[in-house]
Amino acid sequence: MDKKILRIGIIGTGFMARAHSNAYNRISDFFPELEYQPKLQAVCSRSAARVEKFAKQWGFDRWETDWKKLVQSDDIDAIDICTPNHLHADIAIAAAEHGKMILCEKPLARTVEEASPMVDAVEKYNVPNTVYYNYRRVPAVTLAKQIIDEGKLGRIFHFRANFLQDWTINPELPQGGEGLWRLDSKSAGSGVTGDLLAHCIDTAMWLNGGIKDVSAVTETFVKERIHQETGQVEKVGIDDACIFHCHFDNGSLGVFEATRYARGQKALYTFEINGEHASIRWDLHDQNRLGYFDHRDESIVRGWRSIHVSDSDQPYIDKWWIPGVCIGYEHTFVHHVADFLHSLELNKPCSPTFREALETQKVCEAVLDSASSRSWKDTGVDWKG
Ligand code: SOE
Repeated sequence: MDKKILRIGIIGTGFMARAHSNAYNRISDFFPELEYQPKLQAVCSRSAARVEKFAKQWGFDRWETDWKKLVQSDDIDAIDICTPNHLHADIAIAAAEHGKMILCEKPLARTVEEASPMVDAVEKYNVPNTVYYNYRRVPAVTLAKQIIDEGKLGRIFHFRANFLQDWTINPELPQGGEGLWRLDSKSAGSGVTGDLLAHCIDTAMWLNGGIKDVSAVTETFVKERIHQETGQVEKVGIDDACIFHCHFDNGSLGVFEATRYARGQKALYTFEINGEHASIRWDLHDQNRLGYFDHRDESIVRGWRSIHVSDSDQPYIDKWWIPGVCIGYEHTFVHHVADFLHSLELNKPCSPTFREALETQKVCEAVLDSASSRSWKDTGVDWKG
């Protein structure tokens, strides 16, 4: 089959640009049936030295130092946004105006106000778009979705999720600039809410439907940090920790917690869902397993099963190795790119689209508003996912 080549322009050279570049490079070997084949055409970053090194390491044809040039380039079909959050909106809107497809890192933007015109732009110019909420595409999490959609849990009562890290406890850690923009509210928009809870909220709504209203608390444990770019001690504007509870549209209750101050936890993303007949739990530190408990099992063998999601009839697994051996974090991005390319073949949206990611943004914003006003907030979410 003659492949249609999709020429990718990535903006950014950080951790996510590596994860996405790797994903594009893996596609043709592991998803040979796809009509489209991505090609690493160009990468862009302000630092000429860094971008040249990155381009050579990952096999891009060329590099740029000005994203405005890249989004206008005739040799680019799709723009992949891996920049700090404050640049997402300008880049995405310009890329849409130039008719480029867009794959954007999460969260969609810093605020709902910033994210809404991004949705308008991709819809106005009718460009395929998606947001990398990658954990949906961990096979065990995709399997959880299948189990829930088959109705095995029955009525759902509870959804609880945590995303715990410990990398910002040191008060000497600066904020802002390369590698540390996540600590600078001007760049990131928020702290753990936009960075970590956004993942939990995306997965939660995908699995359990819309979140109706929220009540939250946030805390900033380290109030001032040196800013890497100004050299000045500046007030910290991000939330270091956030806890919220909520109602889902289906009547179930949700509890969520994220922090970067849980000593010993590196990326402990967990969720548990309790239904009338069965429960499910998952843990990123043991990502290939899905916990499942079914009350309808015969009582003498009833108990939590630990399903090792590594068999060829489980989501995505047939694309990789032999049953029983594991895949990891980077595969979630490969799966997302493969699903995006498949959606192009089918002329269908690739979930989560910008519009769906806007709903997650609304929940994040309601969480932050609730914490600052110390009151319950309606999210305004209209979940169709
Ligand atoms: C932050 O440490 C971070 O890298 C997030 O930005 C990612 O989205 C998350 O997947 C892992 O943690």
